[in-house]
Amino acid sequence: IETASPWDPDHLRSRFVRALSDMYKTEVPLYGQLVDIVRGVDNCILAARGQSVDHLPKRHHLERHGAIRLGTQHEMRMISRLFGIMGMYPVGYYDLKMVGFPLHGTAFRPTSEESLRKNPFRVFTTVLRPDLITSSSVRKTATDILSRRTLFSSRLCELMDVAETDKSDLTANDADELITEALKVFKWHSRSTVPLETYLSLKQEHPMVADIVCFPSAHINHLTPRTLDIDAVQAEMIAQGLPAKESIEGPPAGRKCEILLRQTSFKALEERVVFTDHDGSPDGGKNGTHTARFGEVEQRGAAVTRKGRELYDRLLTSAISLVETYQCALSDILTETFREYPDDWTELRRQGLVYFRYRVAPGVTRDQLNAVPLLKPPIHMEQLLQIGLVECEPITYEDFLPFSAAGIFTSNLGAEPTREGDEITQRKLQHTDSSGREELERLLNRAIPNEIVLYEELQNTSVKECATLFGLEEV
Ligand code: OOG
Ligand code: NI
Repeated sequence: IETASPWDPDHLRSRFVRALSDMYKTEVPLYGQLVDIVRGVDNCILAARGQSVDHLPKRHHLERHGAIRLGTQHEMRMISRLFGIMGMYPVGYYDLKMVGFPLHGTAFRPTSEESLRKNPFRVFTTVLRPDLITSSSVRKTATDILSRRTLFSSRLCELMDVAETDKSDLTANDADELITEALKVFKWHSRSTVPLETYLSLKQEHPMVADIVCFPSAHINHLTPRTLDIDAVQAEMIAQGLPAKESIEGPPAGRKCEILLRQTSFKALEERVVFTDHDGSPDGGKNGTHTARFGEVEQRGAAVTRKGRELYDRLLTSAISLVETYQCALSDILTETFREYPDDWTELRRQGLVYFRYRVAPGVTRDQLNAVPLLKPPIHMEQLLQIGLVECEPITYEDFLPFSAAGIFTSNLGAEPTREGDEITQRKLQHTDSSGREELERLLNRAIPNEIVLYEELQNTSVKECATLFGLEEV
């Protein structure tokens, strides 16, 4: 039963994801096949555990993300407004300059615990930085073409204006229309807005530039369901003949306590494109192909603290530097280097490596609550956990990993990142300058919070909630 108001941001986001997913399955049938593989794998895992789908949090099968690449600052501002209406706000800054892409971006996502529970959909959103295009003629061509593009229909703009000022004027019909008009921004067009020669010259500068500039929409380039076992999904993709990416990004396989994010994808398909002729007329243009759209899958683990992230980055960096020496796969070396990363929840908590959500254990009586302040101070959370008055669960990581994202980007350009590239990436990961971030914040006219700060707040709030229930100043 749907009781939420049609203009409730969480409700709009859920509807939008469903519509986007349906559209993408029609556009890229292989994505539908990937979703089926994920369902199959997850059902097997659950059956092996003697559970049914009902055991999963409701959001499990909703959980997915997508990505788009925008061309102009105006487009970025507009998408930020549209996502805001759907309850998604920029979190985290991702600088793709470090892998040689003239792009930077953020993830638009829900931020409150409640909204995340309802539907955690996020969109990895990047925007072109023309100042990073090396050829001045390509830069001019790109900006000229983009200045003539209209991504947002006038009806969509109208609805967005009203939604931001007075939603009470909007009807359920208007909400339907918002979804329909918004989908147009993400839709694929097999007709390019430029001649083949222009496309090729932009592609020579950078394949991303051609992808962003030469089409009338900001086509969604992938969607990503969440799975319980990404290694099984990868194996099944290969078994079914999908063009799977060579390796899984993120922490190594075989951990008992999943942290952060592991990702893999099937590689972007070569798709037929009709280009315009030189008068800009769509008829009589040459045929060609374009590679941009793929399907991805993610397995999410716990959000790590700053200390946990530093350890992750250090072990990853050391694994990358060892690839050269030992001439073997990064994944094998990662398994070795990650022996240093604790793999036990209690240990991870005691060492302050992972964020947890604390709550008073179910069944705790009022008398037990009232007795807590009588314990000998100082009262620590660990103590309350030990006597079973409090329970905790790791907070799910909702964001992305720059090094993994670079791997996903690169594998979809038809090239694996070079080893040299990896090292440069990793070095730069640690030294991103803040000018790009400030530029994006100015553009969006709001601060972009660091994702870690959000997890820290979530944990702190849950600790305070417990303290209040126990009548304590702090724990
Ligand atoms: C975005 C790639 C990054 C991820 O999951 O790390 C990403 C893109 O290719 O536009 O989605
Ligand atoms: Ni992705």
